[in-house]
Amino acid sequence: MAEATFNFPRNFVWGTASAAHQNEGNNTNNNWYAFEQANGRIQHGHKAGLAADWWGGRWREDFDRAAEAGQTAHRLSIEWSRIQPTPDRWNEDALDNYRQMVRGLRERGMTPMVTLHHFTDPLWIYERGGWMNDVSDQFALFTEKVVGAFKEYVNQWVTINEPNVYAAMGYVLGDFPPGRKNEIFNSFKVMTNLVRGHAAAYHTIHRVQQNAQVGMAHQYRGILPKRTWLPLDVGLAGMLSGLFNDFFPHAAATGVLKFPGWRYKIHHAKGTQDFFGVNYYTREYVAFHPLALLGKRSYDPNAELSDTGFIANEPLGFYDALKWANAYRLPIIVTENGVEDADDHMRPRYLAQHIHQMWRAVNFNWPIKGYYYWSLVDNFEWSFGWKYRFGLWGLDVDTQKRIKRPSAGLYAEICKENGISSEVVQKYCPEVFEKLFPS
Ligand code: IFM
Repeated sequence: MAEATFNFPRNFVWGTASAAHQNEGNNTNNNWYAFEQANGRIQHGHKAGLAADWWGGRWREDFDRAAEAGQTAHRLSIEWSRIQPTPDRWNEDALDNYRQMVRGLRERGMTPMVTLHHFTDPLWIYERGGWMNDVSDQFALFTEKVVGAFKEYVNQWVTINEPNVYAAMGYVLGDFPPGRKNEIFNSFKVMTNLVRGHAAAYHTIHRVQQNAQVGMAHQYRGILPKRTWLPLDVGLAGMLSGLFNDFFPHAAATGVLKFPGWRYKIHHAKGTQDFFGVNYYTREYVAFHPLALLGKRSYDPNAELSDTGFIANEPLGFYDALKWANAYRLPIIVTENGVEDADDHMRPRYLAQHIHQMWRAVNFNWPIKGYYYWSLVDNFEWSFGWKYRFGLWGLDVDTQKRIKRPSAGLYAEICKENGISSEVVQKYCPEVFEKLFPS
């Protein structure tokens, strides 16, 4: 048996990611809470509820687990509606609770990365139309408050998580609040305002904290033509990928918003990323269809699917994502990567294969600085509710009991070794050994 290790550079960061509404519990003052109360919005009528009870203090035990498992960083988000429950009130107790969390990470030897907007909006923003309006001034005020409060502990900031997903899900697919479908022009309006919000937050952060590192977390989804010989498929895949994948990074790099057929410039958005955050999960194929606006989308019929069919295990798509990110010439951080897999059947090999692809990318000298697995402990998965289990640790939502999945052990070995060894692959996912270490 070959004995080898895919080593990562010294100081490579290994962490996990989470988000306020998905982990904290008892967030009752935002758009998602309102959405969850409406019939039929969330599968099986699930609600975020108490989630992993981080607001009640259980972050302590989960951060202990992460630190013991060799993780050196954690990405979490701050819930705007807690800090600013109404336009005219700051909640200092909530700020203090978060201060304890970010300090708690430092005390455990982990670097906090903080996301300022992760899909949720305070009700007072939502009820006035949310990001259909230019709320960048309000977002900048919230940003200023948070950065001022935590700058002693935090200097890595994600302004907005997956703005492409936020706009597409809320206004085209209807799975996120406000649950609108096929409102393409409204989604463009929201995208424009999200760029304004990001730019305002970027400049605010640098004003308050000179040494800050600021980025966005861009979800990259491989969108490939189903029939490569058919120009309609090729054109549609290119158009969708341009809008979904390139729109925000391009806007942050150049200040130019590229809509199909027209351009719009927001000057102060140019050059507003210090690092490039990539969230990668899977890739898909698209076929033109006269009755489907977004074409017919499918996974490669030969690809292995996760237990709910949500994610196809496509590690080469991760390599493509990193190559794509590298074109922006910024330090790259994998701000999310993971799979939902309650029984941990596929996760070990998904993890090993994806980290192997990241190692290939690192060996081209692409400046990849860190990797955050999504997620540390099972999270409320938006409109899919609690059926989709992404955690290294499982969560029994009724008892709050944590259940360690084998992948937690695998990831711990990777973090501690700063690499992935043939021995570890043999132990956790021998079925892909030959692929990763061909004899
Ligand atoms: O749970 C989400 C997260 O909120 C954003 N990125 C994708 C994850 C898995 O779907």
